[in-house]
Amino acid sequence: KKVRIIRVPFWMGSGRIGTELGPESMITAGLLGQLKGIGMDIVGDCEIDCCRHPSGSAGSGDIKYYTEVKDMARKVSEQVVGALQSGFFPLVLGGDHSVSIGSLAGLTGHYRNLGVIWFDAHADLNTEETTPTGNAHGMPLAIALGRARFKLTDIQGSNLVSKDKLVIVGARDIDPGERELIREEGITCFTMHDIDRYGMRNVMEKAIRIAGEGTDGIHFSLDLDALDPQIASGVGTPVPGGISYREAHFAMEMIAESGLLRSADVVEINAVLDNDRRTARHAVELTASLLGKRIL
Ligand code: DIR
Ligand code: MN
Ligand code: MN
Ligand code: MN
Repeated sequence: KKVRIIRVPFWMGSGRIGTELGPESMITAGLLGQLKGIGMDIVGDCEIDCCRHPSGSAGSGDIKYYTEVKDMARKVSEQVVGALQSGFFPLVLGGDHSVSIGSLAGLTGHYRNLGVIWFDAHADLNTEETTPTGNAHGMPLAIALGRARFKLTDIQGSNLVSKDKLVIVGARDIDPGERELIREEGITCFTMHDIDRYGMRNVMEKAIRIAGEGTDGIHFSLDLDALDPQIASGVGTPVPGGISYREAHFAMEMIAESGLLRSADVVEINAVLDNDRRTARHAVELTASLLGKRIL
């Protein structure tokens, strides 16, 4: 498989510095060696030229650094489209989760009917009305579904994501407005409660079916805060009671086995908080499993 790594050193969607070092910390933790070790061909190298040091304040609007977020997302989208047109697998390294606005914009432009699996402690379904923080990294799915004022389709060439083909896995910290949107739209959200009750295997079988059947394939978005903070503390918004090391790997292996994966994001590693570098290491290991690494 030919992979194009798209590095996005961006933090302004998260409201605190640190995630702009995410791509670098995954490379340092051995990402390239892992991918080459499973026969991946890493083609081209791309770093998005996004704003790293804002000259002004977060802005006066209801989304912090809105201009910077939108500019970054457009650039990521262009690179994702370029990778897809060349037949490469786009692997987007964040950055905070607002980088996925760009991934999804590029992907929906290319694929008519995209499935999405979203691993996250949060639902990322806030709008500018419901956000408790103003941080864009809590909004990418509302933007992708067309429920926020900033819509995915504001980015040239993109289409909205279908609510029926989106699955959230690992959620345990959902804001009131997000809960309402999940009910209203009937979005599939497998919370930690579901993982406890049915097990990761059953949850992922269902998730892969929903996102994979009758679609052009699956985009997988990995927010490292989906993992339990005891094994991955290097994230800006840790929430206790998360996905275990083996649950996460098994889920990656199931997605790999499905043969339906078309692209992925790995986001929200905050290198400033990742003192033992374990979050970056887990991110690398999980990415390798996602792309087909097996134990035997
Ligand atoms: C919170 C945090 N729901 C917000 N969201 C995060 O700011 O909207 N998403 N951290 O990954
Ligand atoms: Mn997220
Ligand atoms: Mn999150
Ligand atoms: Mn929260």
